[in-house]
Amino acid sequence: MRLASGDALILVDVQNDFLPGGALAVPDGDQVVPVLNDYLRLFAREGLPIYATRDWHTPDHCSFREQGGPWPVHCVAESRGAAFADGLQLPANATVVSKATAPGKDAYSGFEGTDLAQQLRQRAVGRVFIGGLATDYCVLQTASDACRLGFTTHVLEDAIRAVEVHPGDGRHACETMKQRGARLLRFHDLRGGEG
Ligand code: VGL
Ligand code: ZN
Repeated sequence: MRLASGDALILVDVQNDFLPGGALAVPDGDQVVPVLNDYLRLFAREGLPIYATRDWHTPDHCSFREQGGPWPVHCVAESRGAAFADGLQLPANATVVSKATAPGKDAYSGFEGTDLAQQLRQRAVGRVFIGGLATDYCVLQTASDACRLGFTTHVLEDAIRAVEVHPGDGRHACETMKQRGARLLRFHDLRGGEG
């Protein structure tokens, strides 16, 4: 497949707390970083827009166990755990989208409670390419919303990893995304506009 104007890359929650050693570590979550760097280089070379969502919680967020939620404390805004992974080569002109910022409401999708859809439409984006963490939560919901909102949606299957609270959740999430209209794609399936 050849990239063209109207395409955009969306990285989902590639943050320290979701990498090994982090507060909500995704198994092998660090392995998405070098692959995403390949995608970042390709999209940057083609002059295509790049977005990076981040989970950006208050210290008393409702998704934390202390508040009755399912998760350990993670991605508290401005903390080291909420920072993008050290090795991630995010270009300076990438657009950062913070989500799940309100204490009383969780948001797995990068579209939920943000202006991501408006920003994409403003830049005439019709196709989105989505990778990051975690397959079975924020990637699943971001890709599902992208389909629902009318974007042609590709999920970067070599640049996602699952939490797998239940074994098989990652595979199941991929099936669900396909059912909802997303296509799965790998780096070697992509070409720049010239090559
Ligand atoms: C996520 C669980 C809690 C994710 C965020 O980014 O997939 N998962 N918060
Ligand atoms: Zn979260």
